[in-house]
This record gives sequence, structure tokens and C-alpha cells, in this order.
Amino acid sequence: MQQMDGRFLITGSSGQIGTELTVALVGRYGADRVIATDIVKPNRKDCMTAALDVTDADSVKKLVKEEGVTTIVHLAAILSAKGEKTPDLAFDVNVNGMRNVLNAASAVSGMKLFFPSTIGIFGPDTPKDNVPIETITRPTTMYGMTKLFCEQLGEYHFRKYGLDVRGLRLPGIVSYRTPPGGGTTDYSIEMLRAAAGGGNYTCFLKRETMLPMMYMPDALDAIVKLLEAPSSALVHRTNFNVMAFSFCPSDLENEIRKINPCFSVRYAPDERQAIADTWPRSLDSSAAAREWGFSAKYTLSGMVRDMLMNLAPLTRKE
Ligand code: AKB
Repeated sequence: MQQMDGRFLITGSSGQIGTELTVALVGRYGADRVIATDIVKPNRKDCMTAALDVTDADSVKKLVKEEGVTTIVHLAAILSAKGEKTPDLAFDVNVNGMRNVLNAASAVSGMKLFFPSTIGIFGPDTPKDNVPIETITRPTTMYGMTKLFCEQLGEYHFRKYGLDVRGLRLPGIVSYRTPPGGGTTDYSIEMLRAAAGGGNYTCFLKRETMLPMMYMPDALDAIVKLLEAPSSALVHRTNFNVMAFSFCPSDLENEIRKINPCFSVRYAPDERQAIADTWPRSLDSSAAAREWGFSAKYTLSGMVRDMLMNLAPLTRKE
């Protein structure tokens, strides 16, 4: 178990990444070191839990102060597809939530803050392949615009108040424990769930839509590595590009078919296609590798095998 003073506060802990990252942090630092929060009090027994609305500045400040929080993992956010349906909510949760968390964090000396940014901060003018950290960032979605602002607001707190802020631009994250909600890359998980349940799938993106992706164990490993990196090693702060591999829906379909030859996908792109069309195909993750040792272990075929094996018993229960 790693030694640490103070506690982790996780916002949005009931979401796709939060449910698994909470388990990882409890395993690494101990149950009494982790407070899992979400807008509805999380239903879990492995650590302390609380209801926390990140748009309520006073509640965020109070919890941080009263519970001796020294690291905030700020995951609460509205993702791309949901953000286009509810832009005001996305603005409120993503921008005001981040501002409240940053203000609470900067008021405590020695505080560390992690938050995920996204490939959504890129836009149609960004080059498509091997995209560097510094490039044209003109997102066209509310999600992308708010997350780009979060990166910049984080940098502002680092420069102005010395807050130890760290952030990653995550690609699509594939996982089986908690379904994601409201993302554009969610098709991949839906496809794998359909295959594991013995059904076929209608995909909301075109078969050739190539996007950068990563399997959850590699994402958790990346977050923990970035959190634990010595501050002095970080040249970048809130905008590390990371990805494991790129695939398009038909690559995933073909990979599933190697295990389940009867599986088939129908392609019926909807409004989420326009979001995916503005995102890059691949990212240059070399700064993350150089500055804090990022590496991803899973390949597409390894991920598909592991997903189908783990989803089979879960989809039987559903
Ligand atoms: C989404 O699809 O909105 C997210 C993301 C790529 O940030 N998974």
C-alpha cells in the first residue's frame, strides 16, 4: 500500500472511469483515504461516500476542507453526445464544476488535482494523424469547447496559485464494468456488449470512422502514473495526449468475428457521426511517455478477447 497524507476526493465516481478508478485508488492507498462522490450518493461499501454536486461551490469547498482532502480526482462531466443535446447543462457541469473544484483546490496548500480532458478538444481544422499536443484546437462541440477551457483554466491555477494540476486528453475508453453515458466512442462498448449477449448490432457511426481508443486497464494505469509522477518531471500540465490504438467500427466488427463468426453489424449513422468527423484518427503520446512513463499494454485483439470474456457472464444476467 502506498503511503499518503490526507485523502482523495473523487467527483463523478459513479461514472465509467470513476467506478473503476475508485477501486484502484482504494486498493493502492486504503479505504480510509478515498471519498467517492457523485450527484447521487454512490452506492458502494469499499470507501467513504457522499453526494456532491460540483456546480455547488460551497458544498465542494466544505467537503474539501472538512475531510482533509489533499488530492482531487475531478471526473464529473457531461460527454460529447449528451452535451450536444443539453449544451447548457454541459456548460454548467463542465465549466462551472471545474471552476468550483479549482477554487476549492487552490485554497488548500499542497493540493493536487487531476482531471481528464479529451480528444474532443480537437476540431475539424486539426490534422488527423499523430496529432501533437500543440496544434490547431478549434472544437465545434460544447463538450470540446468546455474541456479545452478546463485545460486552460487548470494552467491558469498552476501559474497563478501554484496548484499542482495534471490532466490527460483521453481517447475513447473501452470497459465492461460500468457502461458509459453520452459519449460518441460508446459505440465500441455497445458493439462488444451486443456480441457478448449473442445479438447483432446497429452502429451509429459509419464503418470507416477511425478514432483513437484505449482499454480501461491502460487508462487507469495512465491516471495513477500521472498522479504519482514527480511534479518536477512535468513540462506539460493539463494537456497530455494519450492513446493505445486506433480502430474504426468495421475493424472492431472484424475482430469480434474472429471469435464469434456469426456476429454482424448494420451501419446507420446518426447525429453522433458529425461529432466523430471532427476528431483526429490518432495522437502523438510521446510527451506522456517521456515525462511520466506512459505506455499502453493492450492491443485491439487483446482488448476484444478480454472484453468478450468478461462481458459474457454479465450480459447473461441482464
Ligand atoms: C466521448 O465520446 O464523448 C468521450 C470522449 C472521447 O471524450 N468518450
